[in-house]
Amino acid sequence: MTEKDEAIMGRRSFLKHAAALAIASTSFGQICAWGQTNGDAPLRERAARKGLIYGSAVNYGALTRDTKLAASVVRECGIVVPENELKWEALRPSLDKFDFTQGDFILDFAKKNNILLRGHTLVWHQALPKWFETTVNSQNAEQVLRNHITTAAGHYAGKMHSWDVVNEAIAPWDKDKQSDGMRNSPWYKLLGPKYIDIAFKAAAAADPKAILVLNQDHLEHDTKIDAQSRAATLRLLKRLKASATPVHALGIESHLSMDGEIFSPGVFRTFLKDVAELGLKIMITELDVTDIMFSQNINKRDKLVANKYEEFLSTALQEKAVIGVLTWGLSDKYTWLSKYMPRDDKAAVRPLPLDENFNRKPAWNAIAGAFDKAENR
Ligand code: 9MR
Repeated sequence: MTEKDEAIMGRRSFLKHAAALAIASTSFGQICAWGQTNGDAPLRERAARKGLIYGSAVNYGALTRDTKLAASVVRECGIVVPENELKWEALRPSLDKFDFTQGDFILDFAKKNNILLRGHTLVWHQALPKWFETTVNSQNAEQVLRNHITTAAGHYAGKMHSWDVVNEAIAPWDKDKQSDGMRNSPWYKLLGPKYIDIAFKAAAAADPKAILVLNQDHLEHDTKIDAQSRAATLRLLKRLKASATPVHALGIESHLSMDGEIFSPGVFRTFLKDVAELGLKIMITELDVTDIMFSQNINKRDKLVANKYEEFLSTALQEKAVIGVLTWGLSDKYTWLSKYMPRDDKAAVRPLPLDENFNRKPAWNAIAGAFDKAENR
């Protein structure tokens, strides 16, 4: 990152947090002056107090029909990200059309409630529309990609806190993986590794204010796969920085599991330091903890899930380059895991901070505690 980049990032982040911090520091200043604890202050306030942002993924369907969910999001979240609404599949009914209806609804909801918005995602190998395969070829791919990013990022220019520009580009576990652990995604097949540079440059031109993020999974655990993924991600980030590609932050998805996937604080801490030393910010973008491997007892499950949140976040937040944490959903009532990773015993999964009735769970306490203990940014 150049000095200019740093100055821009610093000022941008200051302006974005200033209002929230002003509100938070007034109320918390009073509470602390009276020698009381943070009590039941929502996560967004606890995070803002430390110069951090907390929020969650939201989805249009749930947000529009469930007023309790909407109220919980307003209470707890300082930032939201549309779970699916800005993916190609949702945004692109055809090659020549864009449909921003659902994304705009979420933007409007966020604006009305003083919540920041992040975008997910401009380039991904999944959630491509049906017409993609038959319409996009090596002749038109670059133009189609540029047009998508220019139009989508341009539509939300100045309104996005950050954009996941490229999602899950690294896949060293894939049997089809390319050199340097790159995923052989449709974009890679069509354009080679330069699709990543094209995407970041187009995003920077379309929305010079958004923090541009490379979002990646399998970076958290102390496993062989995650170690390869961390190494490949660092190599890619170094390459992008060396060619002055405008990447500002790494998004670490953080879908956590305890199914033989060991978390070693030291290993993860070193990785965060390596990323920070490249002059990049870090966001925890899709945090949740699957409980499929635990017995049905809800109290025990909730405690183990909370322990994982605590262990992970207390490590992550030691790194000052970490500027925000988003969970992939807020309430267990709406989580991708109930469909994608259900329990064998058919009991409902409980991976998020609020239960299915929007009550705070031990996981909520763990996140709150991690923010309370974090140092100021
Ligand atoms: O939670 C999302 C689920 O509803 C979608 O069906 C799926 C495919 O679009 O994507 C899920 O979200 C993924 C995110 O976009 C990228 N990282 C992994 C997330 C969980 O699969």
